[in-house]
Amino acid sequence: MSLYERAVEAAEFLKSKTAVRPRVGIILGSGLGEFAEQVTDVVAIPYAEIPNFPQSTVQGHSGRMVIGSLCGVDVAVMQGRVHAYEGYRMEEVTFPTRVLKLFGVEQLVVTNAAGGIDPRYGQGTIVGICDHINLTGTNACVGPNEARFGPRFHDMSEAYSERLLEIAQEEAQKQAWMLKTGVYLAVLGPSYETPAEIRAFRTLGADLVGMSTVHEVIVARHMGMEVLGLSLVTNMAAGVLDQVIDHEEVMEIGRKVAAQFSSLLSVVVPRMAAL
Ligand code: CYT
Repeated sequence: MSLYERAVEAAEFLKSKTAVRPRVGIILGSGLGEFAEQVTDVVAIPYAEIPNFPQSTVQGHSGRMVIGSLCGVDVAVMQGRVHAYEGYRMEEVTFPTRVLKLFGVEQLVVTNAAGGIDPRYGQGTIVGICDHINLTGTNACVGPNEARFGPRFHDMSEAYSERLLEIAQEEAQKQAWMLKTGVYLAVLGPSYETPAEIRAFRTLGADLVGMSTVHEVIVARHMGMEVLGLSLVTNMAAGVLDQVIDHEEVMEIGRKVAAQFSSLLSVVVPRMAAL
Protein backbone atom coordinates (compact mmCIF):
# COMPACT_ATOMS: atom_id res chain seq x y z
CA MET A 1 0.00 0.00 0.00
CA SER A 2 1.22 3.50 -0.80
CA LEU A 3 1.62 6.16 1.88
CA TYR A 4 -1.52 7.82 0.58
CA GLU A 5 -3.53 4.62 0.79
CA ARG A 6 -2.28 3.88 4.30
CA ALA A 7 -3.23 7.41 5.39
CA VAL A 8 -6.67 7.02 3.82
CA GLU A 9 -7.13 3.74 5.68
CA ALA A 10 -6.28 5.40 9.00
CA ALA A 11 -8.53 8.39 8.29
CA GLU A 12 -11.42 6.13 7.30
CA PHE A 13 -10.93 4.23 10.54
CA LEU A 14 -11.24 7.48 12.53
CA LYS A 15 -14.35 8.39 10.55
CA SER A 16 -15.87 5.03 11.46
CA LYS A 17 -15.35 5.77 15.18
CA THR A 18 -17.10 9.14 15.33
CA ALA A 19 -19.51 11.33 13.41
CA VAL A 20 -17.44 14.39 14.41
CA ARG A 21 -15.41 15.92 11.55
CA PRO A 22 -13.00 18.40 13.15
CA ARG A 23 -11.45 21.14 11.07
CA VAL A 24 -8.97 21.97 13.85
CA GLY A 25 -6.21 19.57 14.91
CA ILE A 26 -3.93 19.97 17.91
CA ILE A 27 -0.67 18.09 18.48
CA LEU A 28 0.38 18.15 22.13
CA GLY A 29 4.05 18.18 23.01
CA SER A 30 5.99 16.86 26.00
CA GLY A 31 4.29 17.68 29.29
CA LEU A 32 1.29 19.27 27.57
CA GLY A 33 -0.77 16.10 27.19
CA GLU A 34 -3.01 17.09 30.08
CA PHE A 35 -4.65 19.67 27.82
CA ALA A 36 -6.70 16.87 26.25
CA GLU A 37 -8.75 16.82 29.46
CA GLN A 38 -10.36 20.10 28.33
CA VAL A 39 -12.06 18.24 25.50
CA THR A 40 -15.65 17.11 26.11
CA ASP A 41 -17.89 14.54 24.41
CA VAL A 42 -14.73 12.57 23.83
CA VAL A 43 -14.02 9.64 21.60
CA ALA A 44 -10.45 8.62 22.49
CA ILE A 45 -8.63 6.17 20.27
CA PRO A 46 -5.25 4.74 21.28
CA TYR A 47 -2.70 5.04 18.48
CA ALA A 48 -2.23 1.28 18.72
CA GLU A 49 -5.76 0.81 17.35
CA ILE A 50 -5.41 3.15 14.39
CA PRO A 51 -4.23 1.31 11.27
CA ASN A 52 -0.64 2.12 10.25
CA PHE A 53 -0.14 4.61 13.11
CA PRO A 54 3.31 4.80 14.75
CA GLN A 55 3.52 4.21 18.53
CA SER A 56 5.59 6.48 20.77
CA THR A 57 8.26 4.96 23.00
CA VAL A 58 8.89 8.05 25.16
CA GLN A 59 7.56 8.33 28.68
CA GLY A 60 5.07 11.14 29.00
CA HIS A 61 3.76 10.76 25.45
CA SER A 62 0.76 8.58 26.13
CA GLY A 63 -0.37 8.15 22.56
CA ARG A 64 -4.03 8.56 21.73
CA MET A 65 -6.24 10.56 19.43
CA VAL A 66 -8.86 12.51 21.38
CA ILE A 67 -11.76 13.63 19.23
CA GLY A 68 -14.44 15.85 20.72
CA SER A 69 -15.41 19.40 21.49
CA LEU A 70 -13.25 22.23 22.81
CA CYS A 71 -15.45 25.13 23.92
CA GLY A 72 -17.98 24.21 21.25
CA VAL A 73 -15.44 23.61 18.47
CA ASP A 74 -14.87 20.12 17.08
CA VAL A 75 -11.22 19.17 17.50
CA ALA A 76 -8.90 16.23 16.98
CA VAL A 77 -6.21 16.30 19.65
CA MET A 78 -3.12 14.16 19.40
CA GLN A 79 -2.02 13.32 22.91
CA GLY A 80 1.58 12.36 22.21
CA ARG A 81 3.65 12.20 19.05
CA VAL A 82 6.55 10.15 17.78
CA HIS A 83 9.95 11.73 17.23
CA ALA A 84 12.65 11.10 14.65
CA TYR A 85 15.16 10.42 17.46
CA GLU A 86 13.19 7.33 18.44
CA GLY A 87 14.32 5.90 15.12
CA TYR A 88 11.12 6.51 13.16
CA ARG A 89 11.39 7.38 9.51
CA MET A 90 10.21 10.81 8.41
CA GLU A 91 7.20 9.20 6.79
CA GLU A 92 6.20 7.70 10.16
CA VAL A 93 6.85 10.89 12.13
CA THR A 94 4.55 12.84 9.83
CA PHE A 95 2.00 10.10 9.18
CA PRO A 96 -0.46 11.37 11.83
CA THR A 97 -0.39 14.85 10.27
CA ARG A 98 -1.23 13.31 6.89
CA VAL A 99 -4.10 11.42 8.51
CA LEU A 100 -5.44 14.54 10.24
CA LYS A 101 -5.64 16.27 6.87
CA LEU A 102 -7.53 13.35 5.30
CA PHE A 103 -9.80 13.32 8.35
CA GLY A 104 -10.75 16.91 7.43
CA VAL A 105 -8.41 19.05 9.53
CA GLU A 106 -7.50 22.35 7.83
CA GLN A 107 -5.96 24.22 10.75
CA LEU A 108 -3.23 22.65 12.84
CA VAL A 109 -1.94 23.75 16.22
CA VAL A 110 1.49 22.24 16.87
CA THR A 111 2.94 22.47 20.35
CA ASN A 112 6.22 21.41 21.87
CA ALA A 113 8.56 21.67 24.80
CA ALA A 114 11.60 23.69 23.81
CA GLY A 115 14.82 25.03 25.19
CA GLY A 116 14.98 28.81 25.42
CA ILE A 117 17.87 30.45 23.58
CA ASP A 118 16.58 34.03 23.80
CA PRO A 119 17.57 35.17 27.31
CA ARG A 120 14.36 37.21 27.55
CA TYR A 121 12.46 33.95 27.90
CA GLY A 122 12.30 32.17 31.21
CA GLN A 123 11.37 28.69 32.31
CA GLY A 124 7.65 28.28 31.72
CA THR A 125 7.37 30.98 29.04
CA ILE A 126 4.90 30.21 26.25
CA VAL A 127 6.22 31.42 22.90
CA GLY A 128 4.43 31.77 19.56
CA ILE A 129 6.55 30.28 16.78
CA CYS A 130 6.94 32.78 13.92
CA ASP A 131 9.30 30.69 11.77
CA HIS A 132 11.63 27.73 11.95
CA ILE A 133 15.09 26.52 10.99
CA ASN A 134 15.28 22.82 10.17
CA LEU A 135 18.71 21.49 11.18
CA THR A 136 17.58 17.90 11.60
CA GLY A 137 19.42 16.98 8.40
CA THR A 138 16.36 15.70 6.62
CA ASN A 139 13.02 16.76 5.23
CA ALA A 140 9.73 14.94 5.57
CA CYS A 141 8.91 15.43 1.89
CA VAL A 142 12.01 13.57 0.65
CA GLY A 143 11.03 10.73 -1.66
CA PRO A 144 8.60 10.39 -4.53
CA ASN A 145 6.03 13.17 -4.34
CA GLU A 146 2.42 12.19 -3.71
CA ALA A 147 0.51 14.76 -5.76
CA ARG A 148 -2.74 13.95 -3.92
CA PHE A 149 -1.12 15.51 -0.85
CA GLY A 150 0.61 18.45 -2.51
CA PRO A 151 3.21 19.69 -5.00
CA ARG A 152 6.83 18.56 -5.37
CA PHE A 153 8.17 21.95 -4.26
CA HIS A 154 6.05 23.76 -1.76
CA ASP A 155 6.26 27.26 -0.40
CA MET A 156 7.39 27.73 3.20
CA SER A 157 7.46 31.55 3.25
CA GLU A 158 4.57 31.71 5.72
CA ALA A 159 4.91 28.32 7.36
CA TYR A 160 3.37 29.68 10.55
CA SER A 161 0.20 31.66 9.87
CA GLU A 162 0.59 35.32 10.72
CA ARG A 163 -3.12 35.74 11.31
CA LEU A 164 -3.28 32.79 13.73
CA LEU A 165 -0.25 34.11 15.61
CA GLU A 166 -1.92 37.52 15.84
CA ILE A 167 -5.06 35.95 17.29
CA ALA A 168 -2.97 34.12 19.87
CA GLN A 169 -1.18 37.35 20.79
CA GLU A 170 -4.46 39.26 21.10
CA GLU A 171 -5.96 36.59 23.33
CA ALA A 172 -2.87 36.42 25.53
CA GLN A 173 -3.06 40.18 25.95
CA LYS A 174 -6.72 39.88 27.01
CA GLN A 175 -5.50 37.45 29.67
CA ALA A 176 -2.98 40.06 30.82
CA TRP A 177 0.23 38.50 29.53
CA MET A 178 2.38 38.95 26.46
CA LEU A 179 2.89 36.14 23.99
CA LYS A 180 6.44 36.63 22.76
CA THR A 181 7.32 35.21 19.35
CA GLY A 182 10.42 33.35 18.28
CA VAL A 183 12.19 31.26 15.67
CA TYR A 184 12.23 27.53 16.50
CA LEU A 185 15.31 25.59 15.49
CA ALA A 186 14.96 21.82 15.27
CA VAL A 187 17.72 19.31 15.87
CA LEU A 188 17.45 15.54 15.65
CA GLY A 189 18.22 14.81 19.31
CA PRO A 190 17.86 12.86 21.54
CA SER A 191 20.84 14.41 23.36
CA TYR A 192 20.28 17.98 24.39
CA GLU A 193 22.51 20.50 22.67
CA THR A 194 25.97 21.60 23.72
CA PRO A 195 26.65 25.19 24.79
CA ALA A 196 28.70 25.69 21.59
CA GLU A 197 25.76 24.51 19.49
CA ILE A 198 23.44 26.88 21.30
CA ARG A 199 25.82 29.81 20.69
CA ALA A 200 25.93 28.81 17.01
CA PHE A 201 22.13 28.55 16.83
CA ARG A 202 21.73 31.98 18.42
CA THR A 203 24.01 33.40 15.72
CA LEU A 204 21.85 31.69 13.11
CA GLY A 205 18.78 33.52 14.38
CA ALA A 206 17.17 30.89 16.57
CA ASP A 207 15.26 31.78 19.75
CA LEU A 208 14.11 28.27 20.69
CA VAL A 209 15.49 24.79 20.19
CA GLY A 210 13.67 21.47 20.14
CA MET A 211 13.40 18.04 18.55
CA SER A 212 9.99 18.06 16.91
CA THR A 213 7.44 20.17 15.07
CA VAL A 214 9.31 21.15 11.89
CA HIS A 215 8.55 17.90 10.08
CA GLU A 216 4.86 18.09 10.93
CA VAL A 217 4.76 21.71 9.82
CA ILE A 218 6.53 20.89 6.54
CA VAL A 219 3.96 18.24 5.65
CA ALA A 220 1.08 20.38 6.96
CA ARG A 221 2.15 23.14 4.58
CA HIS A 222 2.65 20.57 1.81
CA MET A 223 -1.06 19.76 2.20
CA GLY A 224 -2.10 23.41 2.50
CA MET A 225 -3.01 23.36 6.20
CA GLU A 226 -2.79 26.58 8.20
CA VAL A 227 -0.44 26.30 11.17
CA LEU A 228 -0.19 27.82 14.62
CA GLY A 229 2.94 26.83 16.54
CA LEU A 230 3.33 27.22 20.28
CA SER A 231 6.43 26.35 22.28
CA LEU A 232 6.64 25.95 25.99
CA VAL A 233 10.09 26.92 27.24
CA THR A 234 10.66 24.13 29.71
CA ASN A 235 14.29 25.00 30.31
CA MET A 236 16.86 27.48 29.15
CA ALA A 237 19.09 25.90 26.47
CA ALA A 238 22.54 24.58 27.37
CA GLY A 239 24.97 27.27 28.45
CA VAL A 240 22.35 30.02 28.74
CA LEU A 241 22.21 29.39 32.47
CA ASP A 242 24.78 27.58 34.55
CA GLN A 243 22.69 24.42 35.05
CA VAL A 244 22.13 21.01 33.51
CA ILE A 245 19.01 19.99 31.60
CA ASP A 246 16.83 17.27 32.99
CA HIS A 247 13.93 15.54 31.19
CA GLU A 248 11.94 15.25 34.43
CA GLU A 249 12.16 19.00 34.81
CA VAL A 250 11.00 19.46 31.23
CA MET A 251 7.89 17.41 32.03
CA GLU A 252 7.29 19.14 35.37
CA ILE A 253 7.30 22.64 33.86
CA GLY A 254 4.72 21.49 31.34
CA ARG A 255 2.38 20.48 34.14
CA LYS A 256 2.91 23.82 35.90
CA VAL A 257 2.09 25.96 32.87
CA ALA A 258 -0.72 23.66 31.74
CA ALA A 259 -3.45 25.98 33.07
CA GLN A 260 -2.15 29.05 31.24
CA PHE A 261 -1.64 27.03 28.10
CA SER A 262 -5.19 25.62 28.32
CA SER A 263 -6.83 28.97 28.88
CA LEU A 264 -5.03 30.39 25.86
CA LEU A 265 -5.97 27.54 23.52
CA SER A 266 -9.56 27.47 24.80
CA VAL A 267 -10.11 30.98 23.41
CA VAL A 268 -7.78 30.82 20.42
CA VAL A 269 -9.27 27.66 18.92
CA PRO A 270 -12.84 29.05 18.68
CA ARG A 271 -11.49 32.20 17.00
CA MET A 272 -9.42 30.12 14.56
CA ALA A 273 -12.42 27.99 13.72
CA ALA A 274 -14.53 31.10 13.06
CA LEU A 275 -12.13 32.44 10.40
N1 CYT B 1 15.11 21.52 25.71
C1 CYT B 1 14.17 20.84 25.04
N2 CYT B 1 16.57 21.31 23.94
C2 CYT B 1 16.31 21.76 25.16
O1 CYT B 1 17.16 22.40 25.80
N3 CYT B 1 12.98 20.61 25.60
C3 CYT B 1 14.44 20.37 23.79
C4 CYT B 1 15.65 20.62 23.26
